[in-house]
Amino acid sequence: MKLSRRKFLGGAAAAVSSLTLFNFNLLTNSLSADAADPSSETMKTFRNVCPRNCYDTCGMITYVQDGILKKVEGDPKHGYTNGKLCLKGYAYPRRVYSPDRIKYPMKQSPRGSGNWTRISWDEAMETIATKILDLKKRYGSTLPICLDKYSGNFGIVHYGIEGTMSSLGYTTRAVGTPCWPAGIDAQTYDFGTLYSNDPEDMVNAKYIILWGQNAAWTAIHSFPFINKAREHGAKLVVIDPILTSTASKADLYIQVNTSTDGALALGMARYIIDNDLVDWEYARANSIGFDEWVDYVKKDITLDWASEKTGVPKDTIMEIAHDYATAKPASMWVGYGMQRHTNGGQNVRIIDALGVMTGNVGKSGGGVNYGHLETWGFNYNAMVNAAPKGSKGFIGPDGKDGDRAINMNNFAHDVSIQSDPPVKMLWLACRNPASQDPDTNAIEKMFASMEFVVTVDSFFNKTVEMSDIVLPATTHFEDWDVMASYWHYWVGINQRAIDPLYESKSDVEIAIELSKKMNTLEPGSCTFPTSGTPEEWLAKEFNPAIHQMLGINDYKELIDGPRKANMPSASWSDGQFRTPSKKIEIHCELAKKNGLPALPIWVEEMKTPEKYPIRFITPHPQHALHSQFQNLDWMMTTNPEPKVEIHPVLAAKYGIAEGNMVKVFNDLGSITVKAHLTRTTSQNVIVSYESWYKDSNFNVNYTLKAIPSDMGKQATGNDGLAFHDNFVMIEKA
Ligand SMILES: Nc1nc2c(c(=O)[nH]1)N[C@H]1C(S)=C(S)[C@@H](COP(=O)(O)OP(=O)(O)OC[C@H]3O[C@@H](n4cnc5c(=O)[nH]c(N)nc54)[C@H](O)[C@@H]3O)O[C@H]1N2
Ligand SMILES: Nc1nc2c(c(=O)[nH]1)N[C@H]1C(S)=C(S)[C@@H](COP(=O)(O)OP(=O)(O)OC[C@H]3O[C@@H](n4cnc5c(=O)[nH]c(N)nc54)[C@H](O)[C@@H]3O)O[C@H]1N2
Ligand code: SF4
Ligand SMILES: [Mo]
Repeated sequence: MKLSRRKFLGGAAAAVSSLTLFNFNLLTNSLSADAADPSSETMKTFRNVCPRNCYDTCGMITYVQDGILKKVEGDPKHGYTNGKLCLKGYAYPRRVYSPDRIKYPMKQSPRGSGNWTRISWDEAMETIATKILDLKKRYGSTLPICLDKYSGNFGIVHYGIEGTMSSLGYTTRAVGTPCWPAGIDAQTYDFGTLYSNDPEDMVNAKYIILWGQNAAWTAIHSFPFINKAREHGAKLVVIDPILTSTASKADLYIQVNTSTDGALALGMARYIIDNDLVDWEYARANSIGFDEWVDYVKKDITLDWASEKTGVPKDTIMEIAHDYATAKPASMWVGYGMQRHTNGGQNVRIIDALGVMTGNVGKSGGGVNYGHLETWGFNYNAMVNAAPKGSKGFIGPDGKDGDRAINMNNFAHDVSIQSDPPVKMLWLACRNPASQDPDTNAIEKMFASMEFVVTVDSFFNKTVEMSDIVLPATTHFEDWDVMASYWHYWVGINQRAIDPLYESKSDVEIAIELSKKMNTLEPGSCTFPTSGTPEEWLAKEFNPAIHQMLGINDYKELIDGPRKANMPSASWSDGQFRTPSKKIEIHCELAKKNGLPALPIWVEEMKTPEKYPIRFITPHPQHALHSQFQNLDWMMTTNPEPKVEIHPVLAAKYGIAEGNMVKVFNDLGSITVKAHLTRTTSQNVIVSYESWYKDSNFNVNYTLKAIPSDMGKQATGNDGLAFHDNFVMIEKA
C-alpha cells in the first residue's frame, strides 16, 4: 500500500521535531552569546533582504557594532517572513566572515592547477580588458564572450551583470532558467502568465494540496499560514514520491509514482465529473475548450487506469477528488520539483484544469499557485546599456544585430557547438555550473577548451577552480539593493550594513572598473557608466508604478520596513486572463502551435531504461541553497557528509547496508557516497540532495543527462530540465 497517514506532530514525529528545535535553539543561543548586546548604544541596525533564489526572500535586521556584523535576525515588519529566518539565514555571519572567502582578485596559472596568486584590481582589469579587445579584433565582434549568470543573488541591481556584457557589445548569453520553466509555460498557456494567490491567503483555505513541493525545507515561512488554516479545520495533503519533511507533517501523504501526477489529476477529474461536482458555471464562463476536455476525460480516463499508473489506491484518488472538489475554497501549491520531467509542464496543465473545473481559480483560499513576477516591475537600469557604436552581433530574424542566445539548460553542449564565431571566453557571476549543471564531465571538458574564464564569486567553488581569474564579490550586507519575491508580495530594501570586506566589490562596481579600463585602452569600447555610488545605482531602479504599488513616494521609505504590494490576495479574481482569448485556455492553440497537445491530456512519462533501472532523484537540500551555505562551518557540523537514501528492500538486493559506500553510476558518470537506508523513499527510487560540501568532490550532476522537460521555451526562451528523469545503477563501492 502506497499510502500513509500522519497526525500532525504525533508520536515519533513530535520527538524528532522537539529534538530539532532543541538543537536549533542551541545554535541560535550560541550566536547570540557571541554577539554584543543588541541594546548597546554603539549597536547600529540595518535592513537587509536575503537575496538568494528562495521562495521566502526574508526581511532581515542586521546588527552592526564598530563596523562589524554581529548578528542577523528576521525583520518583524515583514508580514510573510514575520521576524524569522531559516538556519541558513541565521548562519550568515559565518558566511560573511568565513576564512574561505575570496578576498582579492586572483589569477590561476595554469587553469585548474590550484596555483593561485594574488593580483591587484588594476592587473585583473588590464588582463580581462586586453583579452576582450583581443577577441573583438580577432573575430570582429564580442560574440566569443559568453555570459552565464543565474541565481546566486536575485537583487535587482545585480542585473548589472547582464549590463556588464551589453555595454561591451553583443555577446553570447546563456538563456533560460533551470528552476521552473515547464510550469511557467503551462500556466502561460492556461492563464496567460504565472500569477499566484498571496501565500498569506492560504489561511483562508479549507483544503490544501502541496503537489511536489517541499515547503518544510524550501519555503519554511509558508508553514505558519498553512498551520493557521489547519487550526481552522483545513486538511493538508502532500503528493510526492518521497516522504519528505513536508509530507511528514501532512494529514494525508500520497506516495505517487514519479512523473505520473497528470494521471492522478485526471483520475481525480474523472471522479469529479462522474459525481457531479464540477463547477460548470465557473468553468464554462471563464474558459474555452472545457467541454472538449471533459469529453476526453470521460472517454479516455478511468480510475483503475489512474490507480495503476500512479500507484495510488483508487479509494485515495476518490477521497482527495471528493475533498478537493467540495472543500470550497481549496488551494493547490504546485512545486518546482514535480515539473522537472519530460511531461512536467503537461502535468501542471492538467492540475490547472482541476483548479478550473472546481471553481477554485480566482478565489481567496484557492488558486493553483506556482509563483509570480507581479512585483518585479523595476527599471533594470543597471542592465540596459546600448552596445558601443558599430558593434557587430548575431543577426536575428529581424535582420538586426543582437546577442547570441544559447540554452542555459544545455550549456556545455551549446557553448561547444558555436562556430561562427566560437565561444572563447566565459564570464560567470552568480552562477556555479560546475556544481549545478547537468553532465559535470561535459562541463569540465567545455571549460578546459576555453581560452579565458573569469568568475566573480565569494567562494572557491568548483567553477572558480576552472577559472583563470576570480574577482571577489561582496555579500549582500556590503551592498545596496532591492529585492522582490517570486512567491510572496513584499518588497524590501537591502542596505549596505558593513563596508565591503577585503578587496571585494559588487558586480556593478566591477562593471564600472571594467568600463574605466576598457575606455582607457580603447576609448568608446564600453558604454557602462563609470560613476555612481551603490546607493545611487539603487535609486535608479525605482519608478512611479513601483512607488504606487508599494504605497511610497521614495525608495528611502523602505528603510523603515518592507512594503507589501497593494494587490488583491486572490490572483485572477478579476477574471481578466492574459491569454489571447482573455479566457482560461483549456484548449490552447498556442500550445498546439508549439507542437504540444492543445488539451491537458495525459502524456506518457519517460520509461525506465533496462540497463539503469533505478530512478535517482536529486532535489533541493535543507541546509544549503544549491552550492551555497553547505560549505560553511556550522553546516558542516550540522550535516557533515552527503548521503544517498535507499529503501531497505532495494539495498538488500544489492547487498548494501547502512553506512556502506555506494557507487551510483550510469553511462555519463558516477559518484561514490554513503548509504542511508530509509523507507521514506520507494523501492525503485534513490535520493540524494544536491549540495556542495566543503573539501568534497560529491556532485550528483556527474550522473545527470541534460534531458529537456516538455515546456519552457514559450515564456523563458528554453525548455526546462528533466532533472528527476535520471536513471542509474548502484553497487557497493
Ligand atoms: N533549503 C532550500 N530552499 C530552497 C532551495 C534550496 O536549494 N534549498 N532552492 C530554491 C530554488 S532555486 C527552488 S527552484 C525551489 C524548489 O523548491 P521545491 O518546489 O520544493 O522543489 P524541489 O525541492 O526541487 O522538489 C520538491 C519535491 O518534488 C518532488 N518530486 C520530484 N519529482 C516529482 C514528481 O514526479 N511528482 C511529485 N508529486 N513530486 C515530485 C521531490 O521529491 C521533492 O520533494 O526551492 C528554493 N528554496
Ligand atoms: N541535480 C540537480 N541539479 C540542480 C537542481 C536540482 O534540483 N537537481 N536544481 C537546479 C535549480 S532549480 C537551480 S535554481 C540551479 C542553481 O544554480 P546556480 O544559480 O548556479 O546556483 P548557486 O549554487 O546558488 O550558485 C550561485 C553562485 O553565485 C555566487 N554568488 C552569490 N551571491 C553573489 C553575488 O552577489 N555576486 C556574484 N558574482 N556571485 C554571487 C554563489 O557564491 C554561488 O557560487 O541549480 C540547478 N541544479
Ligand atoms: S535562504 Fe530563504 S528562508 Fe533562509 S533566510 Fe534566505 S530567504 Fe529566508
Ligand atoms: Mo531553482
